[in-house]
Amino acid sequence: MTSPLLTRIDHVGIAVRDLDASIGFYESTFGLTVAGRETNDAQGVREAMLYVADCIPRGGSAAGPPGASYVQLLEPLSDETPVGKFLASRGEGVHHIGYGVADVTSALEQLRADGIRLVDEQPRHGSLGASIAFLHPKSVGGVLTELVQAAAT
Ligand code: V0V
Ligand code: CO
Repeated sequence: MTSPLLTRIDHVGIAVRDLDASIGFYESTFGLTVAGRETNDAQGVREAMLYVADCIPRGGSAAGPPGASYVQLLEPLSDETPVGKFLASRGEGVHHIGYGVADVTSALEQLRADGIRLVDEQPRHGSLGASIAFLHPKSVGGVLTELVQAAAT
């Protein structure tokens, strides 16, 4: 069997109108902690990554190894950005899923060869120093899908 392209669920991206208020909600209601905040002009967002926990494998080692994951809160920089347009048409809610990949450049090559519609032909700068690339939701069953190659540690 070939090794899987997606190695973990890295984050769930959530579109919000008010980043500070949403951070406060996730901190006080769910006890999460902000791992990083950034204004990403190229993506048109102010965003925060909140650390959930190391995943505790469910049902023993067959359920997979431990791994970190995040909630990413996304406030648009303007109405014309991807998150701004999403808020206008759909309101607040889940915007995208970010999956870990070992090598985002080779993952893009493989997916392009498979006929998947890419939003990004080349990796771009993402949260916490990651290299990221988006796949178009029309190619992934209506789910905006992000590939995340974590920064080298
Ligand atoms: C739009 N559509 C979506 C969607 N956004 N479907 C599922 N999930 C979403 N988030 C659908 C929409 O309902 C339409 O379907 C169609 O796509 C075209 O929508 P649109 O409003 O005209 O939008 P477009 O075509 O201008 O842009 C859509 C794409 C755009 C996906 C190309 O949102 C994009 O480039 N996204 C990637 C960048 C991004 O989202 N950055 C913010 C997160 P119908 O009505 O035609 O059926 S930044 C981030 O996550 C970072 C930094 C990180 O993690 O590190
Ligand atoms: Co993201």
